Amino acid sequence: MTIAITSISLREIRLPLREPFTISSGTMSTRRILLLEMTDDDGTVAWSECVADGSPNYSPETIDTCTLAITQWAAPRVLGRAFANPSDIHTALQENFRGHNMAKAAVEMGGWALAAVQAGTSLARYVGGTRSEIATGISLGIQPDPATLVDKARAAIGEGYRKVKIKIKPGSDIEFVRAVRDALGPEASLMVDANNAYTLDDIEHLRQLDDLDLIMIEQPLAWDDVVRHADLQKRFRTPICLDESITGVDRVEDMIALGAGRIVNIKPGRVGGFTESKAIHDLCERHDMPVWCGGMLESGIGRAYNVALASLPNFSLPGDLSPSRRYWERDIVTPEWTMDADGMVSVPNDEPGLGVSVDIDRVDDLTVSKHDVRS
Ligand code: OSB
Ligand code: MG
Repeated sequence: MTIAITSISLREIRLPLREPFTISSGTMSTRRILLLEMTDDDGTVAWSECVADGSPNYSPETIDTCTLAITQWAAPRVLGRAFANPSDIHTALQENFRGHNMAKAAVEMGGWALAAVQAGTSLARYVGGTRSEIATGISLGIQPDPATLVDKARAAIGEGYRKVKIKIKPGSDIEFVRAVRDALGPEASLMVDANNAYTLDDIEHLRQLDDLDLIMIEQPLAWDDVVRHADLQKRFRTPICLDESITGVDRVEDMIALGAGRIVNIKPGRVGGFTESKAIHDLCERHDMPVWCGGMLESGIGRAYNVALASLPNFSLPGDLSPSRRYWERDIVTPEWTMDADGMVSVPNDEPGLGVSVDIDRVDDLTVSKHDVRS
């Protein structure tokens, strides 16, 4: 059995969010999403999702740079070749091809899905997943005032979410988080995510977070920094979690060597796909460092990949794997992703591949541009 991709069809869809999502670096109201439909020479089809956004405010990549990188460089490297396994696609995309992780990931992860379908196995089992359900956390965007945030956090706990992540930035931080802690009590699993909004000059200010019993502080400093996070971690009791800075397994090695944090958020798109995600997972496991699966406001297609990855054993903290209705009026997959009253999402292990079907009519309706690359 080989993976021999004969065509990759790229399309941009626009999916309106049910409510705008604000992080320290910007607000999103409509998600521009790049979808890939990959066909193997035996006729197997797999959909994948590129997690880049319209603007480069999370990472340098955008859906336009990804479209370029996939059509110009990634697709020509994989089309018309036969790969024994999906990790070989990763290797082919790394050689003398710097960066563009989100573009590479969309292609490589589609390769994993094709291989899983051909093997007659769910994607989760195929990547080595062992869990049948995964604890879910919510990510709450920055709110206009603490009272609004408290209402949203309380509702999230009521729905069953196992972790509440609060987005923060200067001016919307200590007072907001303290209000949630006071309202929800000492047992609530709370964390914050700053998306790079601070510098080391803010240490005294940030120290006030250290008394709020947060399970972690995610990416307080620059998007590409590891060294300064080590300074910060030395002066904090609360674990630092890195997101943006972890672009591959080597950055996790740096993080461990320097003591720059104690938890890793793995987003397969950010690190170039499943092969690299698994390497990070395994490295962290050897170092007793927990990991969890982050989200990028994916459609149900991207969620399928995240759920599969998060079924690996060392994903021991709740993932940002909100059900479809948290973000979308209607998702582009059936069944939509759901979460039970205990905050668990089930891993679809009963059928080969992603475990959800793509609603092609809906995708067609939402498509704003499309082009195909063939071998
Ligand atoms: O930092 O984790 C982040 C969304 C867009 C960009 C960055 C981040 C996020 C989220 C959303 O937190 C998590 C989700 O998809 O539920
Ligand atoms: Mg983050």
